[in-house]
Amino acid sequence: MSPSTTFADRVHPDTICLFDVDGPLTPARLYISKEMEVTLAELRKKCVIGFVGGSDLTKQVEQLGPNVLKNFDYCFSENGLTAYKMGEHLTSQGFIGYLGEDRYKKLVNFVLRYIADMDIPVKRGTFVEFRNGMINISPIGRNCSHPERNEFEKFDLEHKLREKFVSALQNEFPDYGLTYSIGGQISFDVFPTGWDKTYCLRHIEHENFKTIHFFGDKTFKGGNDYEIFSHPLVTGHTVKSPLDTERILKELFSF
Ligand code: M1P
Repeated sequence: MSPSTTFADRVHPDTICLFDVDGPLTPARLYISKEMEVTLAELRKKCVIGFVGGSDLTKQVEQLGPNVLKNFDYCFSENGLTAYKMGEHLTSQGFIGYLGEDRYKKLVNFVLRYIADMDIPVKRGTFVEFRNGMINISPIGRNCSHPERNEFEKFDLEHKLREKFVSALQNEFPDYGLTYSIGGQISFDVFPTGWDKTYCLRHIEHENFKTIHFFGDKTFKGGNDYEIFSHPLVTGHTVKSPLDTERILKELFSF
């Protein structure tokens, strides 16, 4: 039986739990565990559930499984710029619509030149990934291997490559109204200011949820979960791992 769209079948139909993907639901860029799937299925009997991540839907499907649109009430990719409710697509805005082709071209040209001049141990491919509501920029390139991404993360921690890159972009394009967010291991996201994870709240506003829980790992100021975690309508939880998330859920909802 497919779950009700009014959520009246839940013990707490006026409560929603939203999860960041990397960290709270899966280890970084890896896959959801059987245990977490079982926990979420139990939780869904209690309240409404959704995820909100920076990645695009294709990657979230890889991480959360092929039935993701069925297993979550709300699926928010690219912070909610691509959104689904009960498997149905909801309309949202796009990055090019906001920026315009000319300004976008100047930005990408600058990025590619900057990466070409970077002296780093390994470069692979897909340095700019164009998504619906943002671009994702990676100095090593998105199609590096898993060991290569771990190495890059360590190298970046030491050399602050991404931080310097972001400063260069802020200096070059001060009037673009963009936010730069270092959320993962090898890249950073670029999106119009305000299109952070709080963007997804626009899609649930009319549901008038009394409680909105959010689980994130980068909830500190400057982290890509900070804005939604500290939003006045949201009860934020900082977690270190999927196990941490499961523990808090079981305490909160007594199962
Ligand atoms: O969810 C956090 C980030 O995950 C990926 O980052 P990286 O590949 O650098 O680990 C990206 O999908 C990024 O967009 C996202 O914010």
